[in-house]
This record gives sequence, C-alpha cells and structure tokens, in this order.
Amino acid sequence: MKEKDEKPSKKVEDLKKNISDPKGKKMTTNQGLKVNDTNNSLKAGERGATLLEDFILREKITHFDHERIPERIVHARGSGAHGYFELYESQEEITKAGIFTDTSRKTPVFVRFSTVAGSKGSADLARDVRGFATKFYTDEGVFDLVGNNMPIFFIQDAMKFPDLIHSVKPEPDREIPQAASAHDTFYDFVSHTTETLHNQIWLMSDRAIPRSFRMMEGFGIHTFRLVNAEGKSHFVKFHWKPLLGVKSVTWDEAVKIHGADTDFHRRDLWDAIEAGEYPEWELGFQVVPQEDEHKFDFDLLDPTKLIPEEMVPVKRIGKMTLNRNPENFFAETEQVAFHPGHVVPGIDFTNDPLLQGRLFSYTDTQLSRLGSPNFNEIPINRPVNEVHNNQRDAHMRMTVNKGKTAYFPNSIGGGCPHLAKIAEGGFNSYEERIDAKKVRERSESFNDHFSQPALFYRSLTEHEQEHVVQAYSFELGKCTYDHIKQRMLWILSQIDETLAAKVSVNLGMEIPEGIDGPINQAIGADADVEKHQPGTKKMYLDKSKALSQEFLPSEGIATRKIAVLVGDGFSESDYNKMKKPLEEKGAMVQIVGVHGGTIKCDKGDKHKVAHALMTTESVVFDALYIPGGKESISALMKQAKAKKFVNEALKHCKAIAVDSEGEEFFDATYGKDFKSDEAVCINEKPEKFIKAISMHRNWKREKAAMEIPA
Ligand code: HDE
Repeated sequence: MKEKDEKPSKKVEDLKKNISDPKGKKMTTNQGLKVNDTNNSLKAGERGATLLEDFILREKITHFDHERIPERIVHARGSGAHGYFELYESQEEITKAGIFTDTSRKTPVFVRFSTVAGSKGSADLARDVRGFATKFYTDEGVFDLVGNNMPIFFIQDAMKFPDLIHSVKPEPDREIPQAASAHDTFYDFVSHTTETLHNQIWLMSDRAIPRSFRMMEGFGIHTFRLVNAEGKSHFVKFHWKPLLGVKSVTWDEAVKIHGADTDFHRRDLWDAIEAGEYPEWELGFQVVPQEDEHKFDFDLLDPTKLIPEEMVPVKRIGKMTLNRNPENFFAETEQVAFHPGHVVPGIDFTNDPLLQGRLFSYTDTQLSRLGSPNFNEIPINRPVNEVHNNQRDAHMRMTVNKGKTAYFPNSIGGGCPHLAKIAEGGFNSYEERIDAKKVRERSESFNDHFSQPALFYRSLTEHEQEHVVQAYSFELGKCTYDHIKQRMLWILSQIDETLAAKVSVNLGMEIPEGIDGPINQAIGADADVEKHQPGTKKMYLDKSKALSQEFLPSEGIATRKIAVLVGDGFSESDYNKMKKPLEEKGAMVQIVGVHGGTIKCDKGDKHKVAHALMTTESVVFDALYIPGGKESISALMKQAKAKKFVNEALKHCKAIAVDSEGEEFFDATYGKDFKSDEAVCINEKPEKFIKAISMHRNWKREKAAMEIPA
C-alpha cells in the first residue's frame, strides 16, 4: 500500500468551502430553522387532513420532487476520482502550457470514467467504449482532456454524431436493448457507414470489456496542436498509459458480472483508492512536426485513424495519480462538466471536423443538463485561479459581482477587468493560414476505411483475434435482418478473410460475393458516389505491437482480489502460508465461506468471512485459493456452488492454487483435467501462485477451458 497523500490539493481545499458536514449538528430547514419533527406532517387532528400551512412538509417534498437532472445524452454512467498530475521534464520546445513546462507543479485533476451507450443505472460491464475525461485545474485555468479508452472514433464529422448515437441507443419503439450495440439499428448504420469500421472492430475486442478503469489506456483521439512561446506549432496525440497494464475480462465473465455486481468498475475504483492503492497513468505525447503533416498514408485530421506507435513513438512526459474519492457523487461526479474547448495557452485545436463540432456541443449540452450558463460556478467545475469578466446573471448565479460596470471598455470601473497581453498569459489562437472555398464536403484523404481495421486485427494475438470473432458472432447473431448480417460479412471479408470466414460459420450464413448498392452511403444526395467509397486497403505496416494489450507491460498483483474458498476447519497453516506473501504484494485476500459471519480454522480460531458463498460469484475475483483441512473440504464437497466457483475460475483462465486436502476437492471439479496448467498451482510455493496471478490470465488454457459447461 502506498503512503496516503495527506496534503489536499488546491482543488480539494477549494471544494471544502462548500462541504456540509452534519456531524454533531441539529437538523434545520433550508432557511436554517431548527427542525423538531421530520416524521409527521401537520394535520387537523391526529387522523385529520394535512394542512397546506405545513411549510416543513412542503419544503421537504418539493426539494425531493426536483432532485433529478437530465442524465448525459451519452456517457450517462460514470465514476469519478480526484488526484494530481506531475510533469517529468519541461516540454517547452513544443508548448508553453504551464502544466507541461513547470516540473515543480502538482496540478489537481478530477477524472470521470464512463460507458457511452447505457443509461445512468446501466451495468458497468457492457461491451462499450469507455470515456476517460480529465479536468486539470491549472494555474492558467481549466484544461479538459476529454478522451476515450480507444484511440479512434466511429465517425469523421460531428454532423454524424446524432445518427451514430441514435443507432446504438435502445431502439425507440420498445426502448430495447439497454447499454448494448448488439442490435439491428447499430449494424444497419455501421454497415452503411464504413468510416465506423475501425472503432467498430476495437469495440469487438477485449478493450470494450475492461477488468478495471484502472487498467485501461486513455486517448485524446483527435490530433491537437501544441504551441510554444515562439508561436511554433506541433501536432500532438495525447495518450494515457496505465501502470497496471491493460487488462480485460472475458465475455462470459462480463455477462455474469452484470448479474453478480452491476457496479463492478465503480466499486473497484472506489475500493482501490480507499485501500491506498492509487491508480496511476503516465501521460504520453505523440508529436508530429507541422511540416510532416502530409507525410503519412492517412490524414492526421481524420479521427478514425491512429498513428501507429512504430511510426511515431509515444514520449511519456508525466504521471497522474488518483488518490481521493469524491465526497458526494451528485455534487462532483454528476455535475462535473467537461469540454474539449477548455484549453490553456500552449494547447490549441486542429481542423479535425469531429473536434470542431465537439467544441460546440459540450457547452450546449451543459445548458440542458445543468440548467444554466453558470455551470462553471458549480464547485467541481470552477477553476482554482480567479475568474473575472463581464458575464452576468442567469439562473443560479453564485458570484456577487462588485461595481457598476459589466461592459468593456469602461472608464467608470477603471477599465477593469483588464485584458491580458499574450506575454501576461492572454490566450491567442494559433494563426493558421486558411485559403479555401466554403464547401459541404468530405476530403478524399478520409476515404481509407479498411487499412487500419485490418492492421488492428493483424496485430492482435491469437486469443485476442478469437475474442473478436466471438464478439462479432454474438453481436451479429443478435441482429434479425439477414441483409444487415450479409453486408457486415462482406465488409468483414474486406478487412480480413479469415475473420469473416469464422464469423460466417457461426452465423450459419455464406459470405456474399458482393453487396448491392454503394458500400458507403454516408454521403450527400448530389455527391459523387464513387469518390466517397472506401479506398483500396493499404499495407504500410504489418503489425503494431502497441495495439495488442498483451504486449502492454504491467507488473505485480497489487489490488488483485483473491478468493479463499473454505468451510469450517480449514487449514490455518496453509492459509497463513499464502495470505502473507500475497498481501505483501498488495493483493486483497478475501475469505469466501460456506456461510457468513466468522468461520473456524483447524486451530479453532475464528476468521472473518468477507463473503458468504451464496452472496458472491467467482467472476468478481481475479484468482482462487483452496487451502486444505479435512472438514472444510468435505463441507465444500457438499456445495454445488463451490464446484461452480472453481469451474468458472478455470473457464476464465484464472490462477488457482490448491493445498493439501484441497486437491481432493479440486479433483471433484473440472480441475482434474487442468492439473498441469501453468497457472494451476498444486502444493506449490506462494511465489508460483503470485507469478500465475501476475499473468492476469493463462490464455493458453482458453481453448480447452471453453469446453467446461460452467
Ligand atoms: Fe463526447 N459528448 N461527443 N466524445 N464525450 C459528451 O457532453 C459529442 C466524442 C466524451 O464524463 C456530452 O457533458 C459530440 C469523442 C466523453 O462528463 C456531449 C461528438 C470523444 C464524455 C458530447 C462527441 C468523446 C463525452 C454528453 C462528436 C473522445 C463524457 C455529456 C462530434 C475523444 C464526459 C457532456 C463526462 C460527453 C458530444 C464525440 C468523449 C453531448 C457532438 C470523439 C469522455 O456534449
């Protein structure tokens, strides 16, 4: 466990002004009146009608009636945490932004992770893109990096965002399915809009079902611009690299976690921070000099393309640590308002047409969600530096502006607030030369829709590719229109023939020779159809290792949850042998007992049960340990759920350790067929179990383990 960071950040200090702590206080109305009874309304007689006069009742009910605000139209379900960002070394050659040049700063951040499609109450393990939005409270104002856990997006132009989201959201007649892309309207849209294919194939990969928010990468996606003090610009792509590596669960687990713990990711983030196991990410820059803008086989302004790390390496420039849970979900996580247009001097935009549209959308959405242009005054949103301007009034204004003047220029107010010169930190936009015709068009350089999905699929390891096959088979299998499945099969064959062939077997459907009509139909009515069809697949790189999460480094087993499956009479010496070394490495060792409360070991000592077997499931743990103890083993033998627990851990390729009599029980499960498995440790030293857990999963087991009917 890391040292708790005791000194609150500037932002956490700032939030203290608004914290209400009821400890030792009397209850009052919103007007500060002490309340004597909050259980009974004022009535005409004990059994009489309630009196309109009862202002205490009216206040309580009225406030309650208005508690809800509209949920986010996308990214409704999310979880947030506070932390800080520290820079390794000054990046002043490419940017003048204080957070990227001043290594003495510890910049406060608030991060919100989210799923995209589901409602606020949907389950965490939906197959979906994850949002990864970071608010930096810098000395020069707020900078928001509003990214996702995949490096590309579905569409190239903001104009198509409502279409994309309408297609993936529940179908409007029956409002089905919740938080799922596996339905007709999504594939109808995708199969007619081929620019979506790259993000689509990422969505079918393990990235869409992460083990934890703490084990995901983050990406700014768009090419942004960094500008140095001399006004020189470089292009940049932002990356977050998690120090815990990038890990996922299997689809079978995801489905079961939905039932076992819908709050799986939210709980995981909260628990890790409470335990002092602070998640960390390094921030990376992929920098492209302005003069290299056109040297790639794809357009840097096209948000459906990534720059392979083999072409432009990611330079890690600093580290973010999340070390504090919010005090109040609504006040902080729900009311936080991100905006890609919140930038500081040294950071600027490019003409990426998706980014340009986002610059409009995020303020607009806060107006309906938070109800007023004063959303910047909500404590979680206000900057840590001072705000002075001539904007006034509107709903819920908190600031009490002094003086007579709310205009510029003025003489009565002494000309205040003054404008800031660029040298004083005043923001000036990058002076990009533009000489163009006004057209409603898409650049032909955006036409390559197949090369990068193919590169992604080629770059995956065998088991990752198999997961993509299974995901497409599941998703398309849920579609009911044959013509949509056929279009998709043909499209997949353009990405990778083996992928398409495997999916076609699972769907029980032939891959068509071609498809009717234009492949890409996301074009204007008068557009030149041929000009907007996907170009020939290019092969500028065979494979990119960085695209497979198996090659993204991680170490150790910190915060991994290990279930110890026991009945009364379990072997204390086995338990102690394993527990200490696991906990020393930061793992969370939890007793899962055949009953709740406390459970006795063979020495007669009572041990606290973390979960009774009937209240938990194998899928919420990373690994399993079964200590010996005759009595304990015979109790486990009698429990069908105990066997299911083991069988599922096997099926999901998890590390399992078994000691002494535990082997008998293991033999009574499908474990008997996996005794020589690399991640199955029978009567082994803890070091071997630790190594097996640190593998995350033994994917070599997967093919055989699929046969387990658990
Ligand atoms: Fe968003 N997006 N988005 N988006 N987005 C929102 O803003 C939008 C896009 C992302 O935790 C909304 O405050 C448009 C790309 C995240 O509060 C809304 C377009 C990326 C979050 C909106 C995009 C994102 C949002 C809904 C296409 C990755 C959650 C609530 C032009 C780089 C932030 C809100 C949080 C939220 C619009 C595309 C990431 C409606 C119009 C690309 C992480 O304004």
